[in-house]
Amino acid sequence: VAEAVETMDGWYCLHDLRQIDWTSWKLAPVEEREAALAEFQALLAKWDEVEQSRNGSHAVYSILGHKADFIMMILRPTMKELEEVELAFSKSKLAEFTTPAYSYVSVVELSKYMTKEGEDPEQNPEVQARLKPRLPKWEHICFYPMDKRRSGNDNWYSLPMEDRKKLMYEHGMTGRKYAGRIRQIITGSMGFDDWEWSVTLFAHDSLDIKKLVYEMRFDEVSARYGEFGAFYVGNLLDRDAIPAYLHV
Ligand code: 76R
Repeated sequence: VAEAVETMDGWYCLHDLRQIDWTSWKLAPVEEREAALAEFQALLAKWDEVEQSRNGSHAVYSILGHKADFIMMILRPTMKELEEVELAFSKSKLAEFTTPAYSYVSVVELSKYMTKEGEDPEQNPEVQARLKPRLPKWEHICFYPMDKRRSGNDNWYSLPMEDRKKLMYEHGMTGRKYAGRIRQIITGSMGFDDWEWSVTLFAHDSLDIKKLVYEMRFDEVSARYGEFGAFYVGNLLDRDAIPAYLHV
């Protein structure tokens, strides 16, 4: 029997993707739109305070294509606090003009594949910072869920630990080439959602997203064992940019 790798788990994560009902938004009286906008801005101001006091983080991006109009990626220390954020938005005026497009529940995860003998990574402040990250506010986001394959000779979960370590090492080396250009947040979602992990990439240059994902397809761990869900890609939606984004 293959041995499970130990994980370190940080903040809980909700990827909340919404579609805007532009028709009813346009039909709404201007006072109603203004009230919805002001309430949303106040909600974002609250989330900013939480982020500043390091009790969570969030990022809001507009999404291209038909799959969603915008994403709110939220991190909180507990599932309870995460739910409160989701509820606060759902009860808001703006939410009346949106429909859920997709959502994903997970927890920030680091595995111990790369841990050296005698090391306790949980005591490492850098590790702690990565488990409770301030989400970057870079120009672009890319989010997708994924699994590791479990079929026939390509079963990740029956590979010996040593083989998985080697494959994850190669994966990490490819990733490192993008240091400073891509920030990745891996969250684990076994038992929480329909896929096993979510991948969120932040980039200044959207092409770096494509290049990294492409290059990784050739790493054995992705080529042989990676299965991917839908991809969502978008642009930063700053608090200041939201009135223009919603202006009709
Ligand atoms: O934690 C670390 O940085 C050490 C190395 C590392 C691990 C353990 C690492 C590095 N990742 C790890 C784990 Mn990753 N990662 C993905 C994807 O599209 C694809 O082909 C796969 C989606 C990307 C783009 C990516 C990027 N990684 C994982 C896991 C958990 C696996 C498990 O436990 O079995 C998954 C699912 C996953 C998927 N990874 C990096 C990156 C990048 C850019 C790095 C380098 C980080 C850096 O050194 O700056």
